[in-house]
Amino acid sequence: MESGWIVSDKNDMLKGRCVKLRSKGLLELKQSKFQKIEVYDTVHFGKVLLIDDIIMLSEADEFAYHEMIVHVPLSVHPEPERVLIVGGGDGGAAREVVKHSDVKEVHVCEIDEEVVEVCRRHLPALACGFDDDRVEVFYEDAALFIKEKKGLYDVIIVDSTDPIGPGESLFREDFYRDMHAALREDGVVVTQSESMFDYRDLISSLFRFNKGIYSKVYYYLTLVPTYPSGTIGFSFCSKKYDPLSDLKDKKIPGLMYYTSEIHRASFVLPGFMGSVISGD
Ligand code: SPD
Repeated sequence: MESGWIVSDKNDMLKGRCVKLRSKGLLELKQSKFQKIEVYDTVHFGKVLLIDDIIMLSEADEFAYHEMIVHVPLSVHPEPERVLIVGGGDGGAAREVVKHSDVKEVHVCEIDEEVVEVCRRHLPALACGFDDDRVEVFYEDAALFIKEKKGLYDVIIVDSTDPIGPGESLFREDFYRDMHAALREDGVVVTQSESMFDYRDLISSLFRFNKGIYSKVYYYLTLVPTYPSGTIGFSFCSKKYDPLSDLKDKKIPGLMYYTSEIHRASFVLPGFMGSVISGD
């Protein structure tokens, strides 16, 4: 870290760009069995979590990510009783899932127990997601965990790190096939699918194989100012439901970003994405 600044520039995909935030100090630095975990306090963005030098979230804008990774699929599935969150060790996705009264059971499969422990201490406004009685956390490798589950989940949400390090296996075709098998017959999967500006080859490859696995495959966007390029996208893969024509007007309390208008708008992509997601 430069004195007084957090500099996130270790990701090769950024091609010399970086995100630089004015820091008030380091609160935690830990090397777990899997990855480097850091928490800083910042002048303008609240506390910030980095994993392997890449910004995972800031308190100031995490709502735009977590609301969109969760409320899009849960507003499309008519009765999402059983939900699996892959990754999600900060608790932000779980916090949003438990806002849905039709959800009865939430499994969180996080490989790194130390991420949860650090977030419980430093990011209680996210980690409170783990306190709901419907939530159970499994500290396992999701690529193995998912193989044991057949026809179990209504919705799977993959809130992963980047496709380097422990998160790499979550971007592979066999993982998407295993998730398909772990879903009920009308299940929906949403996965963190990176920035359309930085990861076009990755998104293309996800679409190429997912069109052979799921009957509906879409990419949608949210805005996160502290991520490089300021935007990040998600893959929406479904066995049955369409993200637009099957959208329900569920009343979800206490949201700051998600609305049904944002839901619809988030599937409208810039022209260059046509060839990226065409699957050709
Ligand atoms: N390139 C940054 C991707 C970060 C995605 N995961 C964020 C974790 C928030 N729960």
